Amino acid sequence: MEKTLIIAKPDALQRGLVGEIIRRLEQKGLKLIGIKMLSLSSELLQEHYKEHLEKDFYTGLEEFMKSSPVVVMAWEGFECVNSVRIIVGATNPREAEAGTIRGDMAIGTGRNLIHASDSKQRGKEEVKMFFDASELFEYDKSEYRHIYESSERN
Ligand code: IDP
Ligand code: MG
Repeated sequence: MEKTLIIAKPDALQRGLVGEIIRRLEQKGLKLIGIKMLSLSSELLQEHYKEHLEKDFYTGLEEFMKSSPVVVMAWEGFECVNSVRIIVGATNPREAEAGTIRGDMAIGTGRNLIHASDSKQRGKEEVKMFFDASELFEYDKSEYRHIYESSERN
């Protein structure tokens, strides 16, 4: 099953919006398979955001991501990377649709509350980057048959 990495960024923690982020993903029917709180290191951030290392916003981004702990989560579900990106909304919250996490609750691009993997491959890699195998859980979600057709569940 497809996996995606979510980070509730320092602004989500400071503003008390971690629960709201989790609520929206739970409500969709996705399965939480890993969750922990941590302070991000420069090394991990440089690896995670390697596509942005040369951008002019990178220094500010790294500083912000280290400004308080974050909550990292691994979620699983059929085509969940795309579903979660839709729930999260556009990178610039002022352009994000109402009803999305960023559209409803954020304004600044550098304070957009949440990270979500942007492709199936990145989802796999990012979950591996942030979680040891022992921190990820396999379990049956009893309401799955009410969320998916059997062909979508494998
Ligand atoms: P994404 O988080 O929607 O995938 P990316 O383009 O991958 O967006 O950028 C990663 C993060 O870098 C964004 O979520 C945002 O926090 C920050 N960022 C991106 N572009 C800007 C910018 O122009 N100014 C400030 N921060 C930015
Ligand atoms: Mg991105």
